[in-house]
Amino acid sequence: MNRKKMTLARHVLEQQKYSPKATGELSSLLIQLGLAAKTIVREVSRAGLVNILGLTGETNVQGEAVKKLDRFANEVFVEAFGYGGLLCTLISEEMEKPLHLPENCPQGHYTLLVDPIDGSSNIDVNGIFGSIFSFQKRPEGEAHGTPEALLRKGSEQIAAGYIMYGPSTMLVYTVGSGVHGFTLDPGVGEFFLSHENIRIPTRSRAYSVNQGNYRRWAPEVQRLVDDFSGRGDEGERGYALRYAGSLLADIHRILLEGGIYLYPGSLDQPEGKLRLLYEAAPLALVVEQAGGRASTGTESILALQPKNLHQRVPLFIGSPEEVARAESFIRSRRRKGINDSGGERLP
Ligand code: P6P
Repeated sequence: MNRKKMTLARHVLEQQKYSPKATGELSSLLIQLGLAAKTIVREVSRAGLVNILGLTGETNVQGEAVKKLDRFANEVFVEAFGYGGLLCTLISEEMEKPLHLPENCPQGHYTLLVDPIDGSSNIDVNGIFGSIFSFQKRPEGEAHGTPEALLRKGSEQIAAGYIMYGPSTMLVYTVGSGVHGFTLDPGVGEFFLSHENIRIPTRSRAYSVNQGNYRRWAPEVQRLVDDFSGRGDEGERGYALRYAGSLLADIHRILLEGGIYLYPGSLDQPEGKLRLLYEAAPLALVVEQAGGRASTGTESILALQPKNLHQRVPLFIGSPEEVARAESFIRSRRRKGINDSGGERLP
């Protein structure tokens, strides 16, 4: 593919050739995603000027303060997919319940699960943040809105990816045939293929974690992070610590340079902080499609059966060798019952 002229729309349509049963519906949805991204980035680039920074004064279903851009981005996704008859249901971090789009239900077969702005704490300091998306297709015969139709495993995602608002705006997606990155040319208003078939390095000495949570972790996780930071038993040189405060920004760096991101469970929040359906699962599909791994520390993220829409899940994700090392480290120390810091054991 001549990447210099390969727009997102053309690439999505080209990818359709690999899916004999493709009806073009998903292609239309992914192309619409590009519109949503451009709408958000137009506001983001002026955020400091158009009073879109700061808090709305409300809290979301997670009990987190809602930033004005969180609310704006959520409305952009509702608007972008509210017509066309394809997307029946929108599930968002910013909405407690699923939104069934009246013009598109029940004929629309697709569900979009989205974190409209991941890393919103970075907004007011001009840091990197983005949107994470996942498309699921309602099984034949399932009524829209039922748990069976909404609570689908990550392995059943039809497409997933993220939009990153950084020095350049990028859209990275997979439909199950590799991972492809597009960079927005603001002059043209188009996303052009810039990172074709991204493959994650099998290992790299870099890790992403909020070290400030150290005392809240189980002992085996503390020992693992000690190891990464060079304070482990083996006395090996430590890994480089990189932590952007935005999951997708850390994942994007790890996709290109390798490493591991971890947000473990803690004694007071055993399920961790990150949401399964619209954070961990879409990024797990992207990373695994690029040759990486995504785990709870003991189970594959993509194999988990969600119990509820806003379910949280511990996350260890990145280069396959680093994730495997983390899993075996945790498993071995749990087996030995190492509890030298006196902390309680996580489930
Ligand atoms: P902490 C952002 O709120 C987020 O969901 C991820 O994007 C990010 O990696 C993590 O939480 C940061 O959480 O507890 O380190 O501030």
